[in-house]
Amino acid sequence: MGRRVLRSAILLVFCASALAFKEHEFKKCAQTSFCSRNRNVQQGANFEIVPASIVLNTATLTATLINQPASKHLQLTVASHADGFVRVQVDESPSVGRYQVPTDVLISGWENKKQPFTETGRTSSKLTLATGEDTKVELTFQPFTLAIMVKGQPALLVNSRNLFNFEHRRTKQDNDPAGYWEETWQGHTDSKPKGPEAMSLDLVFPGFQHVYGIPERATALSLKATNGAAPYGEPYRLYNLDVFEYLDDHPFGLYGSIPVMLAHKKGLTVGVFWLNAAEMFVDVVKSRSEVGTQWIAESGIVDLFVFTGGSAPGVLASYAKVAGTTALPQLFSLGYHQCRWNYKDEADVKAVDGGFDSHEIPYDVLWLDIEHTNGKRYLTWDSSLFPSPVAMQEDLASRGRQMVTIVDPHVKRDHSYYIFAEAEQQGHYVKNKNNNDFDGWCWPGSSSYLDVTSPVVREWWAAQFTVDKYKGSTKHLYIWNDMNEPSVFNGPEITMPKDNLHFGGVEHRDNHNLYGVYYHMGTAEGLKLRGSQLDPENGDRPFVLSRAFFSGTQRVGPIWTGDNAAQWSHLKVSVPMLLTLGLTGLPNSGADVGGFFGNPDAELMTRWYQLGIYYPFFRGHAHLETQRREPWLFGPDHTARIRAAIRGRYALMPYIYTLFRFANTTGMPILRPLWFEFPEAEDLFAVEEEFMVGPGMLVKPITAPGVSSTDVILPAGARWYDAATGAAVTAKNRHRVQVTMDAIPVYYRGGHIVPRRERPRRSTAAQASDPYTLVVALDDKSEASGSLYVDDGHSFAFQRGLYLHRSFSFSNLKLTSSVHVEPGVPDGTLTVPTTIERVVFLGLPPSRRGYKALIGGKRSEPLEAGPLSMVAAPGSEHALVLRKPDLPVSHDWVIEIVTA
Ligand code: NBV
Repeated sequence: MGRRVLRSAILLVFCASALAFKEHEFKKCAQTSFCSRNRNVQQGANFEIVPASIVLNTATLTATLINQPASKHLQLTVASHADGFVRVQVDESPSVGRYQVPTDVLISGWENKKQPFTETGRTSSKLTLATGEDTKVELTFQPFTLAIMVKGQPALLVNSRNLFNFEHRRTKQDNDPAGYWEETWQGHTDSKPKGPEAMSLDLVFPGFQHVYGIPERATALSLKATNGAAPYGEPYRLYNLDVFEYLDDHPFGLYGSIPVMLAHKKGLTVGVFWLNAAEMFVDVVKSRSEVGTQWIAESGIVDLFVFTGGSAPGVLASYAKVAGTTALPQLFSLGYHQCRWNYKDEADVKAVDGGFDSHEIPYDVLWLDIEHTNGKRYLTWDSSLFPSPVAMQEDLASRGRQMVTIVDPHVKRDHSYYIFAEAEQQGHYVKNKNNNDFDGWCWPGSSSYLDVTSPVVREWWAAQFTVDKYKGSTKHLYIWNDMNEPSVFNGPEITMPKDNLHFGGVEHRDNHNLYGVYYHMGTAEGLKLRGSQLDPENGDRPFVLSRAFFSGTQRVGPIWTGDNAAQWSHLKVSVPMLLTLGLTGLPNSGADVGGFFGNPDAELMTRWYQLGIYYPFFRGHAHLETQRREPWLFGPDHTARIRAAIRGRYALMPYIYTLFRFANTTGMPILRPLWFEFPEAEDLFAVEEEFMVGPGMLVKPITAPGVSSTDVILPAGARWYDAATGAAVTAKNRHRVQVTMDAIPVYYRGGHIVPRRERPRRSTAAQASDPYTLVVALDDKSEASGSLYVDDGHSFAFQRGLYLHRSFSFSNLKLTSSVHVEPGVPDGTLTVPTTIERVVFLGLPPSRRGYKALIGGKRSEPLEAGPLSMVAAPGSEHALVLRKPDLPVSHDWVIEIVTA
């Protein structure tokens, strides 16, 4: 059968038939034996602490938990860590070797940094401990409960509703209930050789109304209760799956899982992280006094981190100590990415690349989907369509642009394919339950899957990406990992059977949610290896986009939200989806601009670009069967608007890159819900219609057609300036603003300084030596601060201190530039020859005589009313602009504003 015929056949079977989310193809809790057993766990699984077993050893308490009627013994360990968390572990006693997530998923260094517990009270029924500045742990013995207090307030109750359960390993009995040792779903039988081994965790957030997190799903930011009307009668599911055409308001789990939840109320944020990679379900129930959650995992152990920092930034900083922070991306990867399934051949690539230049729209990366390969044999090229890949990449690179190719984890079972043959010979594949190489069906037909959970396999995989191994690749080529949930077309729920076997005899059931992050890691290691071969001193930072993810993915690279649709509701839900990812430590993420399935009309496309320019990862993408939709194909007016939007993204690059620096050093998100910045404002806790970009900008996307005015909430307690005109907004809180098709409402927040680069260029590379503009937006005290981070934008030299980080602050009418000091981070040593070419002041008090600036104590220049931006629309003269201060960006300096 010809390649094309085979492709069409596969598409027909797996794609055309799937033009809507097929709920029945996926299991619900009631159809899943471990979930239904535990969701309905009898009140009073009744575990108790044996008081005589308690041992307190400085920062670690151990105790035996016992279930008398069933005579089950468990070991409870509670440890206090200096990085702002308490870790609660429960395992069988004696240990039966249940699966634990390997340490390489997290980072190291935190394990032994503990802080002592002080026993503050003990009676026959409970024990209280204090640790750190303001954390208390209270253990009640009968039944077992554990309460954590932060800042004098109850923050978390474990097992207060007595829903804790722990299924021991056992030997098979004749009368065991159905589902214990075998379970069948749509013709797939899971052999369950270890029997039942699930756990139910009962976590209550007392006094809270809002919980966030546990991505990935297309649902609200503040998680809805799961005891409501359909579809919210189902628990949230954490099981990485390839879900065709997902719905936009649904608890169903998508491609990635991060078992992290934050609860927030006035005065307190608390976070929990259950380190477990098995399938998990999470129920949320709400009452006036609390949010109750029940977490059910199929296997593994209880390993719960409770982050007690008290604030959302504190919780994220502590989580980052364990799971790591966002890798600092290459600058190019923050530019615009143009993707489509598929750019057909070299001529198509050339035409699309040329289209950006002829329409003067900047972009950085052109992407090739699966059709560029020789029959879905990844790391090869279809030589009739792409006869000269090296020349093609070099041609793009000559204009400062990069290319990305897709590399999926299914390996075509074809002995003439070098990757398949070598990996087979070295025994690198995941095994089926009979210990033979697993054979599943995916794009290339019969396929095997690399067992990337093994470090040896990851090392072998990484070695495939050097330029000598990956033929036709150059240093300008980066990678996209799709289908790494892993997606298996003929597997149960389109993934791998749970009784498949991995390295070390681990069942797929135990580590399913890690497959994606390990595959991503192996690929990124490959690009690192390539980079270090080409430049041993500094190396290039990898860029690998992944669809599947887990905790720790942030250290590897960005993710995107998969196959959304060209619908307004999908544009809208992208905001809470990305906000949730930011709150769970994975801010480098984006949604396909335009929507993957279907054909967006010009209005939807334009609105999506106007929002998409704020996505940390910003890529347009489209399904194979959609009409072409490069940014200039929607008529001249829309082309102009899309051009302006994308140029707006490039102008913000210094701010975005600086936000990424903070994400890298502190774990802070790029996009933030309003409550993150205004944690005391209760009316903001569920707002997801608008969001902050860093601390200094607020964006209100337009998420419906035909909108000519919209309500904007501008939180009280801050001053706001229209980012298009610079005009101060006097209305407070919710107010109505007029909108045109030209832009969406965006605001600067008083008190913040935003660095920009305003010259329109064709790519980030072309901006490299451009001067900067500072937008100084003043608060009520006429003060503002901000910073600018600069490095070479591509290598690891920043890790050796080769960066520039400046702090800007405005107070007493003086704008000061000084070195940015971050605790625990060495000062940068890089000097860059660029200048500050404009300073734009928003909110200077009116002065009849006007203002002038004394630059460096010498020159005096006038401040003139003028447009906020060099590319601003007419009528935007609300800013006072200092033209040509021409101060070196690397130096200390002061600009003093005096009346003229
Ligand atoms: O590789 C083809 C597509 C890709 O374009 C998309 O972005 C992925 O999410 N891929 C899924 C497989 C087929 C989807 C129908």
